[in-house]
Amino acid sequence: MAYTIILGNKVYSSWSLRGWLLMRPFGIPFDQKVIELHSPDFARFRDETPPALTVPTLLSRDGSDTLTVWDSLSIAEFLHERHPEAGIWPADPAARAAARSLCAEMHSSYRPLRSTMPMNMRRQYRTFTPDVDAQADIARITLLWRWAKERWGGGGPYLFGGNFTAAEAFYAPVASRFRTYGVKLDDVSQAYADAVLAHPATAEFIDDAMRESWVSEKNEMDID
Ligand SMILES: N[C@@H](CCC(=O)N[C@@H](CS)C(=O)NCC(=O)O)C(=O)O
Repeated sequence: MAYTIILGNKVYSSWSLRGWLLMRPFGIPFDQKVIELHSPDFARFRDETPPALTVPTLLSRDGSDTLTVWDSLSIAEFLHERHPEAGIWPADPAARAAARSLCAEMHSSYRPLRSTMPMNMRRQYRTFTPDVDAQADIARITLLWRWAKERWGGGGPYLFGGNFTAAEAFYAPVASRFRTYGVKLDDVSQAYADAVLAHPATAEFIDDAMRESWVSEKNEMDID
């Protein structure tokens, strides 16, 4: 079985960071193909990989069969089924249910945060103020982080202790946004966001992002 993960611009594509972090930290071997969002190459990817519409998309090749998995939550579950020993989800069933709830909420919510604070790994704004709806998202996310760390963290750097899990993969883009937009966090949330961004797999993605030259004006803000 051989995997290829298709990703968008690493500077901007928050969902691509999730896909990457569902594989790299867990030692799952894969090739990657990075495509510029909204480009002719992206249109070609859609034509050649039906019914995929968005990135990340995982191609799993087994002999002459290729399976297409085109959504981050599905990729998490698919890889967990294929590699149960990898620790993508916490081992404890109650912790696993909590981790899945956290990821599902990230997957389905926080539209104000996403739309007004797009991920941009290159920038660190000093003068940005989140609007009231984005503030509510930030309050909810940091409440969840503190809750999970207190209940399941056991003093480790991550939400479910010492091991990086899918929960970190799903919230890493939020940690990146908090850094980009200079969001002031409580101490627990700041330490957690720093730990997620410092993980070698996240750091590798950020290094790759810094080497990209693509610029998307709609993801750039005209402020300091
Ligand atoms: N529900 C999808 C969302 C993926 C998504 O929206 N990806 C964006 C890139 S960050 C995308 O492919 N956008 C291309 C487009 O909408 O044209 C997932 O969980 O993977």
